[in-house]
Amino acid sequence: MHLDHQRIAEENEAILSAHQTQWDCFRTVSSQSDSYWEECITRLSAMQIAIPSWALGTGGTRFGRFPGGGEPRNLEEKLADVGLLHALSGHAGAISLHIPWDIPDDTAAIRQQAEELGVVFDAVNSNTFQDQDGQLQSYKFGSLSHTDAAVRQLAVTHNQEVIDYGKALNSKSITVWLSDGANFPGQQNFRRAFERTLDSLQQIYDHLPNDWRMYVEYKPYEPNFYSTVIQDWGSSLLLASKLGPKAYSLVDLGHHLPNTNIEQIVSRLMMEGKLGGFHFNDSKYGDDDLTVGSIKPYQLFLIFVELLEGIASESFAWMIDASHNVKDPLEDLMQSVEAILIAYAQALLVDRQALNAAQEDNDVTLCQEIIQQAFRTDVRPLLAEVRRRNGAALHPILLFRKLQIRSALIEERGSKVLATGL
Ligand SMILES: [Mn+2]
Repeated sequence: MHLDHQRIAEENEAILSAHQTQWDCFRTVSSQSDSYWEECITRLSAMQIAIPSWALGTGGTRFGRFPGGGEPRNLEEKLADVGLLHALSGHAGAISLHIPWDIPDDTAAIRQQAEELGVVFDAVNSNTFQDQDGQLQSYKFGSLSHTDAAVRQLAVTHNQEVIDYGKALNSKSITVWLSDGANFPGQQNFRRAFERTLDSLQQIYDHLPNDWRMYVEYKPYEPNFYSTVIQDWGSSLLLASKLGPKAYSLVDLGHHLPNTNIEQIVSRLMMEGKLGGFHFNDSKYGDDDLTVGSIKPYQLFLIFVELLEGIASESFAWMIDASHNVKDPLEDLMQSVEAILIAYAQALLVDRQALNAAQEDNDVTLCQEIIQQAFRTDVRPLLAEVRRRNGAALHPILLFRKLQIRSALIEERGSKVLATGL
């Protein structure tokens, strides 16, 4: 299943005049100049969000999994799905691979396919949270932090191999998330576990090519429930700082305890030049991995308000790290992409100069007025215009449904298939 720009442009034609009316109206009430909007469109057009190879199928919980039809059966089909998302949205021009779930059989062919779809390879992800068939040592009691040097070596070697796979695909970064930790008080020596982790990460870091980055993810609990070795941004920053200039912290929105002020963490990490990237998702209680922007769109917006302090001068890795249990995975991902773009666009609208002045004046009321003026602006006509100019769909989900893309995928791949991954 392939969707070309010609076809999308033809489909856009039918709703073009309605879009033009909305876009004209948007600019008329905005009181900003045309050049202001052109600048916004340029910045928004550049926003590319990586789709993880494990999020293209239906996810599951520990209670069960209810797969839909037409899910991708291999890496080629996953890449094809990302190509569809990119063609429809214009903002999904990257894929993030999970090793060993998605080891390419034919690297040259995969690279060629990606190039044809306009998709690049974002960070590669290692997996030391589950044992693979035939694995000699077990990660049951940890990987990079394990008490046994042989297990640590296995995990280090795996991460180095992941970097090598990434190099072959022209990826430029590796994300390390560890499930290491303890379920019970007294089970693990906090200090020794951290020191062993640092030592293991250093060996992986030393394997990085010069133009690569390493992202160190943190998470307060799960699958270990008493402690995790890299439990928060402080531990992640500490590791990234000790490892060297190629190491950064990675913020997964679901990896915080309820009510954590994530936007403040973003600000602090950026201040230290150590914010590397994001895993976007949304949650009500824990690491729920729900559609981005479905529960707390205001928080997402506030995060982008902070990000914009440094977004022009730094390059961040953006990825959606969500699990789709009840929606069509592709529709869910289109909603997530749109939510990220909405938050970004709204954050661009914040009158920074006025906000800075109000902050310095301690005019608390005005600060809130300025922030919420941007948040309450419906930026969807602006985003549709960005998509139109980039040859993407004015309404990605409507077009996905109109063209019956899922039915076509089911016909091609079958109604009972299970994508590899979580
Ligand atoms: Mn993540």
